[in-house]
Amino acid sequence: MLSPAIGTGQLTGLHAVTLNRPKALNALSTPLITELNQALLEVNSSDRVSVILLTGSQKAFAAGADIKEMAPLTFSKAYTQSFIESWSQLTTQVKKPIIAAVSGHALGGGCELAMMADILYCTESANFGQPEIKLGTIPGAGGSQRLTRAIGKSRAMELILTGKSFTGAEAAQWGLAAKAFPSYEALMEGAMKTAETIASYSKVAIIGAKEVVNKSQDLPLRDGVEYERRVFHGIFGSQDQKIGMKAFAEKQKPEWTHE
Ligand code: DAK
Repeated sequence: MLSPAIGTGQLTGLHAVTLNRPKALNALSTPLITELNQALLEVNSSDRVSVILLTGSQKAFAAGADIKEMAPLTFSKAYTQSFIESWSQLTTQVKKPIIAAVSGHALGGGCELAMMADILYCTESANFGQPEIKLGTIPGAGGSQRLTRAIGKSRAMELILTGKSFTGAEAAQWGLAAKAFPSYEALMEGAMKTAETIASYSKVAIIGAKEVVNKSQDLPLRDGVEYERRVFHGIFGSQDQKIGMKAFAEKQKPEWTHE
């Protein structure tokens, strides 16, 4: 089951997964990533959960991949053993929406992990960055791709080539984060509220909506629009589409079956 490095908790329809390796500012070691993947896959398959909240501590969401673990790695080892390739499970295997609530440091792999989430919330003072250049390397978990798509090439290039940090307020201003909150408490409250709103809807529609929005990142527009239409047509096969539209017509609150 889950080790002490990951904390979990559950309210109705939402499940919080908390990175908990405070002595290393939640540096993402292989065991931590393995536990995180296990926790997310368990939550993903739970009938009782619609939304996942991914958090760290007030001081650090995550200060990056574990530098001390990476330091002695050789090319052949990293290549042949697919070093920390399992990071991508979060984006390929979890169908339920993930809200990242970022406070404190979100650097390197921590920034990349936050960008893998479906909704990114942060505090205004959060410390984001891709500082790998300072370590003689480059982003390795999608940072160069996701940051560039989110904030544009020139700004991403500047940040990745200089290794400079940026604040949560800037992340929100540039469109990387959906919202920046003035305090840690406000962040957690805002993230929970959004999670609860999402969890109040049909799971079938939630998962469909996540899937089609994420396709927009991979597909050309024409293919993406077609993909969306196929999923939209498919949702007419769900009970919840009938329940939602009937409830609207009858001015009732829908009682979802999630079927
Ligand atoms: N790794 C290991 N330990 C870390 C760490 C990290 N990333 N960040 C912090 N720590 C440890 C520190 O070593 C220290 O441990 P002790 O010395 O007490 O044993 C403890 O956490 C507290 O850190 P500080 O004493 O440094 O705390 P400060 O408040 O003074 O500074 C800081 C906080 C976040 C500014 C500083 O710790 C820092 O600069 N940390 C490193 C940030 C960084 O460079 N991150 C990028 C790492 S490279 C891939 C996936 C991912 C990646 C690559 C490939 N694939 C899927 C292929 C990712 C790469 C990276 O993330």
